[in-house]
Amino acid sequence: MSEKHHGINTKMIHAGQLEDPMGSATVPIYQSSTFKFKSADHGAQCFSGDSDGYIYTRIGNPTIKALEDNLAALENGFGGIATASGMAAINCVYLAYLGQGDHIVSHNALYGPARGVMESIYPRLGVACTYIDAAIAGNIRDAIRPNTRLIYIETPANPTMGIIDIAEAAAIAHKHNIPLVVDNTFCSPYLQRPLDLGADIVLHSLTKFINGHADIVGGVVIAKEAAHYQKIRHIMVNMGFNMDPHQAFLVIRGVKTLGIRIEKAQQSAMKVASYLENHPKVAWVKYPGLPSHPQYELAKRQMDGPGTMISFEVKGGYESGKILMDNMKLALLAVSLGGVESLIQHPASMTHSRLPKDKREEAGITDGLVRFSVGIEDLEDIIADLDQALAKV
Ligand code: LCS
Repeated sequence: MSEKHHGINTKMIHAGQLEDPMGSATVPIYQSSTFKFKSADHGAQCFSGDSDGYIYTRIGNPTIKALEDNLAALENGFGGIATASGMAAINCVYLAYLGQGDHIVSHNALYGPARGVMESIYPRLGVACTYIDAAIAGNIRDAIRPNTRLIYIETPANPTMGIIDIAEAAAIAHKHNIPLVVDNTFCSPYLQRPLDLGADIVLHSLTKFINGHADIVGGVVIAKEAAHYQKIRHIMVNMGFNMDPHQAFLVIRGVKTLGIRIEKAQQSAMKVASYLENHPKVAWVKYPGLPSHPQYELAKRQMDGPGTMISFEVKGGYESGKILMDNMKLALLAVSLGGVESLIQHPASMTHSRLPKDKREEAGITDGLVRFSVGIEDLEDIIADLDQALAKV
């Protein structure tokens, strides 16, 4: 059976792996900045594209290529472009499509800096943005202008856990000939494959679920078609947004266990979310696996599971949330998410603090919202940790 027909866990382990002459079971780290040409002619052929030999690591590297091929296979895309960070992946896409006089439509709840750069840096390049609640498809349609070049969404959104209908957004985008970009970081391809649902470009912060071990920062963009792939790759190479081979090696190691890590954490997340929803000190919980989530039915349809991210608010707002966070003993009080360890953080004062309060509130990021990334520790220990900290509130 061809690799294309393998199941997703098999692809995580085998897709894109190099045939190593020494028989290594893992992809070797080609820690080299440059690569020898066989001859002057060969060098010229590498540059002209007549040979697929490697030239220079900013342009391409065998270890990085193995990761790019693996992730493109998981997302059912044409090709992957690995980057130094998730933000580098986002900026690759922005720069590939947006210039002087252009416009982007985007969901109002995004990872803070994904919106922050669009509001602080891109206006200097003459790019305008409109932020809307993309959960209402009509809002996307209404925001499109003749100069709109990109529609950009994150689903589930960080940190509101709001869910956007990818197929519906893609239908609107394509009617206007605009590419749809989906940040799939909160799901990973194990739980959601936006390209299969109609998106043109998918990106990830690899720092999160895909690497999963809190030991690197990285990103990737995966394009459905060659034309998008080439456009984005051109930016990555020429802006110097490339990944390092050692980073790629660690992500290749991490992605192999993505499926079992998510399965384990997700089982716990469902129970943690129910525990929180029934706790008298908790005002509300947003988790796609709970029937109380406003887009519960859409989540069931679009995602292969509800994931491991939970947003909730403790009664008493931020002051109570602070007591909770200061008293967690097992979960780390730290930003980032999707790792083996449980993490807790407060978006309004941490990841989304640079967004003005009125814009935060409009996007549903209330001052009392606490974000919990469920890890793969034993469920009883995670709940005991929350229980003892909530008792102090
Ligand atoms: N996209 C999403 C959805 C993210 O959550 C993040 C980082 C990024 C992109 C950027 O990726 P990076 O450059 O950090 O690899 N999210 C973070 C968070 O929620 N806490 O710390 C980082």
